[in-house]
This record gives sequence, C-alpha cells and structure tokens, in this order.
Amino acid sequence: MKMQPLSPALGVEVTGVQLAALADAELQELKQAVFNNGVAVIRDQDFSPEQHIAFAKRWGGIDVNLFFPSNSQWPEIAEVRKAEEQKTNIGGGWHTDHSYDQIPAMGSILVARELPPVGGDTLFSSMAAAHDALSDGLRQTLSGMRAVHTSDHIYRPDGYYAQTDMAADLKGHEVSTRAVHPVIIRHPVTGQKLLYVNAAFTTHFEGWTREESLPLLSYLYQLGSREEFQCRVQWRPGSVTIWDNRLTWHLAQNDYHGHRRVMHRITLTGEPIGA
Ligand SMILES: O=C(O)CCC(=O)C(=O)O
Ligand SMILES: [Fe+2]
Repeated sequence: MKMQPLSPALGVEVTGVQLAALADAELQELKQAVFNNGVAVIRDQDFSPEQHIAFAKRWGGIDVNLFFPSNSQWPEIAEVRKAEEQKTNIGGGWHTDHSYDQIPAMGSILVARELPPVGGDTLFSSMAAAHDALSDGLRQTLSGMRAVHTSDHIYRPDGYYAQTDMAADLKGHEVSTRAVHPVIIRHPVTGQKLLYVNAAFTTHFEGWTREESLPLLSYLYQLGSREEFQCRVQWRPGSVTIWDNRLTWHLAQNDYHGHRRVMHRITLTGEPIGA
C-alpha cells in the first residue's frame, strides 16, 4: 500500500491495494491514515456494491442517511446523484455530514459510479488547521461554547432543497433533527483539537440568538474555507474516497451541468464527541 499526500494540509492518495481484499493490518493502517489525514482517495478499485457494504461493516456500523434516495437494491447505500438536466447538486456548500445527530457519523465511503467527462471534484478542508489558526483569545472563548446543529432548514418542506430542482429526489421532509455540540471538539481517536461548526447545519451558538451568532459563525466559516487548509479529490473511474467528518469539511463542486454524476455513499457510525 502506497500513500502520497494530496496537499500540504490534509489528504492522502492510496495506490497498490484492493479494498475488497484488504488484510486486517492494512485496514488498520488505512484507518489511521483517515483519522490522521482526514481523507484518503483509493485509486483503481474493482468494488461492487456488495463489496462496498462488506468493507463498510469492517469499520463499524452504518448510519443510513434519512434524506438522500437509497439505492433500491442496497438500502445501506445512499445515492448522491445529479442528472443531466439538474442544476442543483447534493453537498454543494461546505459542510460536515450528519452533524445534526447526537452522535455524528464518523465519515463516509464514497464510490464513483458515473462521472462527468471533467469536473465534479470534491474539496476537503482541515478543521485541525482551522482550529490551529485561531488566536489564543478566540480559541479560549470558543472553548467554553456550544453550538446548535439542525438539518431542518435544509431538508424540510420550507427548506433549501425544496426550492430547487433536487426537491423531488430527496426524502424525509417530515424528519426534524437537532443536536448541541462543543464548538471545539477533540478527535475521538487521535485527541487532536478541531473546530466543529459548519455552514450547512450549524445555525447558532447555544444561548445566543441567530442574529448574534452570525457574525462570529461567518468568520469561522470563512476561516475554515481558506485555500491553504484544503485538498482536492479529482475523481477517476475506480476511485473510492473515505473521509473523517470530525476532522474535515467537504464540498462537492457543481461545475459539470449537462452531465450525469452518480456516487454511492455509505455513512459510517461515529462515537460520542466532546470538548
Ligand atoms: O458528491 C460528492 O462529491 C460529495 C457529496 C456529499 O456531500 C456527500 O456525499 O456527503
Ligand atoms: Fe456531504
């Protein structure tokens, strides 16, 4: 198994392995790489949906996404897809998956099934780098704060996606979510300190109004999306990307209108997070 950095900030590119036939020791090495680097893109995989599910189970449990369409054959697999005629994509703004859950998902295993001829990259950003860039003063202030996360303004009937051409594809409009998490968390495996708010799902600081929260949240969203904290995954047929939702944000680039893109996602169960 060979690993090359994707950028100075985070991410590794992995070659020379087949995930479907990974030895236990190699799996341990890959898990450590994801927990330490946030993202791993594994190239040239021959990886059926059945192998995808079996591999995901070796990481722990599977959290089924409540809003994306499930693949009709494999309910554990969420389809992240955009059709030729659609303009809206899934995950087009910086976010962390499932932060609105009490125990947010550890991460995801995303498999490229149909790719546009060019474009449709996924960007990732390091929340360890964002944390480390805070001044001592702001870090200390944020260390005592918690923030509210919800998906209601995204997926409910009056939410963001309902106004778009992705509306008919999504489900779970009746589902309401809410969780409160520390603004700075410790990575449950590595202990690394991480900024844990995100522009999609974090609405306000606990005990603050939305209006009061927005200026500081906007600053943190700007900080977290600095170019030098990022890496880019350029998909190729056979690419599989595994990421850690605690350590990273991600954003699916929506630059391929007129082409179809279909990805298979399995979301991995996490562990409790805390300050
Ligand atoms: O399609 C992508 O590249 C990523 C979409 C996304 O945000 C996700 O699958 O969680
Ligand atoms: Fe996502």
